[in-house]
Amino acid sequence: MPSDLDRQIEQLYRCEPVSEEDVKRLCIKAREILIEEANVQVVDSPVTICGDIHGQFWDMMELFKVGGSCPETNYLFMGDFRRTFLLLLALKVRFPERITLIRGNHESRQITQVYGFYDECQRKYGSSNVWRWCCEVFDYLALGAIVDGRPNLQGIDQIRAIDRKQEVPHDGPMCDLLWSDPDDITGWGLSPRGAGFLFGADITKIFAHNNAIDLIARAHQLAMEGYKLMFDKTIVTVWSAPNYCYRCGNVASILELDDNLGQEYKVFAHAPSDVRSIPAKRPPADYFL
Ligand SMILES: [Mn+2]
Repeated sequence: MPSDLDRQIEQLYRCEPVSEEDVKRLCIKAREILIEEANVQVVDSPVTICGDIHGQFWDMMELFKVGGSCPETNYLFMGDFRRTFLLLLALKVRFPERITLIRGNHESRQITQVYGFYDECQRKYGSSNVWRWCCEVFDYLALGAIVDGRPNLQGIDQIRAIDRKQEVPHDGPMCDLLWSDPDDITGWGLSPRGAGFLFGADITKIFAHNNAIDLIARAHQLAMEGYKLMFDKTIVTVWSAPNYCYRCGNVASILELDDNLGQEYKVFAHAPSDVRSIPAKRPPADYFL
């Protein structure tokens, strides 16, 4: 007999909504699990790292085809879930050791109200309850993860010291962590996003060196080839939303780390058009946030 949770996961895999009561229970359980996690979760290899999904549900099914299903594959998702959040959250509750979710800049009350998640919850459930419960879960999501890392590293400790259980602030370290981008500059620069900063190769390399990090994996920016390595392969942007917004023509990728931290990028394209249902109303442009 499948448990209630397994049944909900089946429904969510079919992209069918689960009841408001089920969402409530799921969010409560998720918070109990997430509150025990650190700001910087330590994750063991092998693990597959995924970038922005940006709510492209059927393309996430392609991701699982390429990367393997959960829990057979260990996953680390780096935020910006939008419409895929409830499925990922249900998998987190079902297999807490097998899937790690970290917070992106879209996991915020303000951003979800601008980019449609709030409206979608209103439409599907007739109230803002589901949106509100999801936002409460956002506040408990980890801010980063270290794969096979040693504890107590310089710089990483500053992330550990953040009180993360709050809405994404407008400035300060937690905001910068979720909003900043690498760029071909020296030092730090102002971000055109209006939040976070730009940081150059020098900043990136010093941080990686001081913290004994081989590779910084981050999401948050469209990469036409699915991923983009920068600064002598010190940092990579992993982007997991193929044909972003159903019009960008890009491929997506996931990064598989084996148990020796060997890196393999798996590139994938969008789901065939007979599988996916394109939203009738085109999602608003969001400048690759
Ligand atoms: Mn982002």
